[in-house]
Amino acid sequence: MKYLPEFDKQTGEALAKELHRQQTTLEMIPSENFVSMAVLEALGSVATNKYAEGYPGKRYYGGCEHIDTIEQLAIDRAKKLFGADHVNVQPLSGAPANIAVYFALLEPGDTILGMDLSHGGHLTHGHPVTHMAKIFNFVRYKANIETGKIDFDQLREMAIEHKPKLILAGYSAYPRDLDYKAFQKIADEVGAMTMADVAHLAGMIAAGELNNPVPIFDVVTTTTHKTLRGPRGGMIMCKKKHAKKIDKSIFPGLQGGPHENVIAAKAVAFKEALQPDFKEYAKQIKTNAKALAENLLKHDFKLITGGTDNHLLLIDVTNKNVSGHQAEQALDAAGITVNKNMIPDDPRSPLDPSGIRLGTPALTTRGMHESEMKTIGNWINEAIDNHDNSVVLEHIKSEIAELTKKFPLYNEL
Ligand code: DSN
Repeated sequence: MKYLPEFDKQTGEALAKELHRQQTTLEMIPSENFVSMAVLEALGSVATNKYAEGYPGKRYYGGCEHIDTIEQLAIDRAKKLFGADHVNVQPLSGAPANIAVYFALLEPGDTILGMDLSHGGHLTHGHPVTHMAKIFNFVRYKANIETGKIDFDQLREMAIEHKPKLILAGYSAYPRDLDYKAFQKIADEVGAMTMADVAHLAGMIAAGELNNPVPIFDVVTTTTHKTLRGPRGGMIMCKKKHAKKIDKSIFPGLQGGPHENVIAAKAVAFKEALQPDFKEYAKQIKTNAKALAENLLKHDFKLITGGTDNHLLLIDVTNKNVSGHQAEQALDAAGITVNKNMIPDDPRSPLDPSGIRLGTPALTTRGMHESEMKTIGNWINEAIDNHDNSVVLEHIKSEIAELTKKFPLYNEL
């Protein structure tokens, strides 16, 4: 940083500390990642100065010729990555992307069948605390409580009973791949449309490492900053027949001027995801998650669904005599960043649930492999066993700081 520390010492210092935190700890929140320097450059570019309401070739402002090029690049690359008929790269994030889809496809009062939050669903899939729950009628399916996996028999029964207009697949705490054809079959049976929210999985889908709903479903939403390793933002992909409605729902329906610096960064990230080494990256995320799961199972951790097919692990930590909150705090003190998380039908509260959720996308970006996962699994076990022993936690933190030196991050900054 050159200009910021001089002009604004406080913000500059906080940013420098955040950089140091990212460099010296283990980032294991499964929805986080580290973008490339090229993505950072695009994010901090002059595209932030430009208003460009509308879409490429059809704007409400002058001077949009270069912005059009940028946005079209992002659209074309996303189409290629996912095999999409139509793409809108303007959603500011995942929540507005989902809201725009509800308003594009449905009328107020219509029924949406989505997954319960404590079973791995997402707040924006109709949790009662959200505004959308006041407008649409959300009904919630659950995972099988024994296996933790989606119970398609129950889902079908609920679809027949509630006749939803939209069936929603896609989760933020579900460690398995999804059978999108099974969802579509049920939707066809009851005449519902289908929507997948692949925010967590997008990078792995783009790399061909997980099933792709885009050719099957009506609409697919995603964020671009998780496994896709782009800037913080959202995106909607859909069948051609929904294109106009989706675009109108984002603008002018929901949003104003698109954040074109973020769209430029999306274009860069999509180009990165089209390179052969991104496929290797996505494969390694999975290999690392499996290696970590294996190690934690050896330490008697209770993994929801017994393991993982993707980038994340959901762990019930109560057999270790800690709550999710206590585990998160102990791991934080040891230099391992995870988040507390509800487990299916959690008897505890969201602020102090029974579980933690962790994943491997960011560590894999740093270049870590299976052997590091084994060491990290041992540290997680040691930290949770010693959750009230600050000496042990500090010691793990110093060992982690040493390990992170072997996997440099943002040395250029
Ligand atoms: N907040 C994101 C996550 O951590 O999964 C989902 O929006």
